[in-house]
Amino acid sequence: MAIKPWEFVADMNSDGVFTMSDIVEILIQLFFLPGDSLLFLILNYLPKVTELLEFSYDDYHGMFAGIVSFIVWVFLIPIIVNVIKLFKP
Ligand SMILES: [Ca+2]
Repeated sequence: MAIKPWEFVADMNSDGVFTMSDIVEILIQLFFLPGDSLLFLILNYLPKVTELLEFSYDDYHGMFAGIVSFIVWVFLIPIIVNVIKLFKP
């Protein structure tokens, strides 16, 4: 069974209340989304790469996912900002 790295709900820490902690958790999930998604694809569709790089489901939110996410966001944020500027009057 494939374990998905992402789950977006209002009560992220499952304490029954929506608080600042949940917002922090949501932001962390958003940051790691690109890297965790790539890791998800590798874990589920590239078993040889998974074996070679010794990946496991414990690597969600880890060093690999963090580096990939950082690189993606560094390139994606300027693109998003410029797209928003295109639609401003
Ligand atoms: Ca909560």
